[in-house]
Amino acid sequence: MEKYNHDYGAEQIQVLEGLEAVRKRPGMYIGSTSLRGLHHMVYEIVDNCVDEALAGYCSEINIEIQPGNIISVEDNGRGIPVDIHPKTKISAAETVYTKLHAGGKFGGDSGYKVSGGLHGVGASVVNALSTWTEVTIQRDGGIFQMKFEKGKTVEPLTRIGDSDKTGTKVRFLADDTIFETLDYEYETLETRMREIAFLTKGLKINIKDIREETEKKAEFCFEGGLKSFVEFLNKNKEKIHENPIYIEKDGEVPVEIAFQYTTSYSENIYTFVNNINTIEGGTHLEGFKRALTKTFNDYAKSHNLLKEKDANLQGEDIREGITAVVSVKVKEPQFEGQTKTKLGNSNVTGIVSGMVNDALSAFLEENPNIAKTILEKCISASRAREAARKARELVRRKSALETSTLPGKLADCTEKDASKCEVYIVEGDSAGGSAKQGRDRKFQAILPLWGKMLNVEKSRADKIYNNDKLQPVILAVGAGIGADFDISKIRYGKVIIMADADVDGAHIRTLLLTFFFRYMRPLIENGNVYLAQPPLYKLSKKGMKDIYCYTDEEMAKHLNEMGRDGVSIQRYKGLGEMNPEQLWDTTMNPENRILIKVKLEDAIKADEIFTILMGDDITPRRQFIEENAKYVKNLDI
Ligand code: 28F
Repeated sequence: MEKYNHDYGAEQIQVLEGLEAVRKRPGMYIGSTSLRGLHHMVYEIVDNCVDEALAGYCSEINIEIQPGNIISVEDNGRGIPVDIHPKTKISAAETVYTKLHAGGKFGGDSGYKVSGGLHGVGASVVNALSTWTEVTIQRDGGIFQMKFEKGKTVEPLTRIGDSDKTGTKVRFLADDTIFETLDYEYETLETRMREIAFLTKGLKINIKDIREETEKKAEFCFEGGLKSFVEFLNKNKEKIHENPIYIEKDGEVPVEIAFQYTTSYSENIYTFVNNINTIEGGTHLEGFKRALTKTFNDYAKSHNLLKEKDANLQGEDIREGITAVVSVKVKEPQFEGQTKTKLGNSNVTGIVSGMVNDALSAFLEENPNIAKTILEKCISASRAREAARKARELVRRKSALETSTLPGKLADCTEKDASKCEVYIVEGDSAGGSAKQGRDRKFQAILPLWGKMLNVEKSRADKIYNNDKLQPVILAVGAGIGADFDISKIRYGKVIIMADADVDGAHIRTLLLTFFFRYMRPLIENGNVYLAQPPLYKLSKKGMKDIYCYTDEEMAKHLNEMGRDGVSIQRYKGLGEMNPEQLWDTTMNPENRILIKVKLEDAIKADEIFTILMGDDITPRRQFIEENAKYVKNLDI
């Protein structure tokens, strides 16, 4: 029995067709139906609140993950208009929530449609992909409510009370027949809310997870905007000047930039367009880089800081040790690149470089001692690069002279097609030995490593080339490092890190990941880096095949099934305790091994982890490793 008779006008037909399309191919609209797509459901709704904040009407957003994985998002903006549209006979609010891309409330020239990573598919997609959605609007002295099920209106907009407040509140239950899981990850949502708060100066964002007894919550509000963001990113790094340099300019393309130099040797520049994390960079990043290089070189020359013998400072010298966040708002952004996270608008390059040139040269003139400190670092970086180039030439000449440029310790495989080959980087000679015996030498190479490797966070390229622990890795991968790295030259389709599940293993794993992150980043971005997952336990019972368990939960489950009596449990401390065939069976045989692909999902998180682990400050490192030795199960950086 229909709840109410609904004469299907042209509009409604179009709405139904739109929702049908969304539910048929959800991945096209929300990116994926995995946990990532589920989180995007929240980001789409929150982005509408952020738009309202950017328009100047919303100062606070409250997000709650409620029992049953119901999401509630509320803002204190103007409230979506509730007047009935003369033509469509339905309210603006219902239009926003039922028509695809109807959310373009700021299209054109009146403001900016901020949008999540999926470029603002709008609230109607969230509605279509939710079992139910409830929208409550306060404005014009009243409280109005409407309800939907899988995008279809089941209760049209109705006035349900009075109110002297304004704002919009949306509650929804994502559709578990569409999403693989409804189990939101609080930390992921919290991280994104923190990022949005940094990007939207002064906006208060509260997030709460009240699904369990002990609730989790956080409140973010940063009057300092990107300045606070850089301070957050640098919190475990040693700064070389007190405050981040801050540049902000409104106009055709509003730009907000903050950056601060540290004693680290790596470059960390994060860029955003309309709050979208443009991981692949683009014209805003090019403009920033160009202005940095020009302004610092001009200043160095005009203040005789550069000797004649010093060639021009290269961009990479000037960016060594920089932590920067560049955020631009573009009305009609053109996104390019593999994951549509590269800004293509060519006018942005000039806009950003022009305003950075002006603001930065003024800043350096007014702060000569800061200018001097930064330039001293750039000049020494330039000299170290020169030394690295010479060292590289030496290595190349040396390796050109030597017949085998491959490291002695490498037990290579016979297959020549790199895409079919894999190399296990194994910690310790004993595990290396079992791996060599247990492997399939057709497609599996073994590179045993020993002891703690160089801490790459604190070493410049010249030391990397000459380091006797990293050089074998560089030569085995065969694609160079840093600016020279050429992904097409890799000798293996999979580079698998196999280390123990203990604290030392976590440390060596992280050192290797730091090395790949800093000097072979495309290897991670291209999905070539994996972590081997050795078993934690072996359960044996007379008359039964040994059972290997990879998690505590798995072990408990098997124990229940087998019954506890007569079962002996072996806890694997290290790879060395397994003989070659066990190592093959449990960790190397492609048929049943578990490999974790390392994804560069969130460079910010990765950088923070590496900085804690590699930075000068020992305490957070020791605490992090102890806390996270088990975290390798879901290493998804
Ligand atoms: C929890 C989710 O969706 N907040 C929103 C507004 C405010 C306006 C608006 C939204 C105009 C006609 C398209 C109000 N008054 N939170 C939200 N707050 N949409 S969504 O307008 C929608 C457009 O239809 C709004 C004046 N102008 C705009």
